[in-house]
Amino acid sequence: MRRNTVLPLCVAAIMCLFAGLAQAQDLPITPAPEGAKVMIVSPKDGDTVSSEFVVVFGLEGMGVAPAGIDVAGTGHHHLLVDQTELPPQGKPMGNPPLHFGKGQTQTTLTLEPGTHTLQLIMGDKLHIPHNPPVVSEVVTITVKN
Ligand SMILES: [Cu+2]
Repeated sequence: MRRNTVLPLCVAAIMCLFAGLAQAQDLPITPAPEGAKVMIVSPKDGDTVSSEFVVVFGLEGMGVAPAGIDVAGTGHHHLLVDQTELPPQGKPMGNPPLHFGKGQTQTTLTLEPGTHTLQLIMGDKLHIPHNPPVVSEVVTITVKN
């Protein structure tokens, strides 16, 4: 092999090695099922609620499975309360959001009087958002005195 072909091959081999290492450290990203949709069934956007109220989760086009359970096309709900940013992609979600890792489809919240926002995001068995993330519309509510 001529010298001028050996160097590019070495460079290519080293680049592949680094790409492989980077890949190994990345957590697996679960693809979102086609057409998957998550929504807050209740309360509705603009509703006024008591300080203790129930939030009902909805899901279309995918299934609910507890955290840790590896079934294709599933995930569990996560609720963002008064958050302006979505959790970062590609890594397990922390807290916030609230995790519903047993596969719960509703929860009871107690919030201070005033305006609050609610938003759901699905996470996979490792609490990592799907790709693309399955996220609900933001619901803005008023908690009465
Ligand atoms: Cu979770």
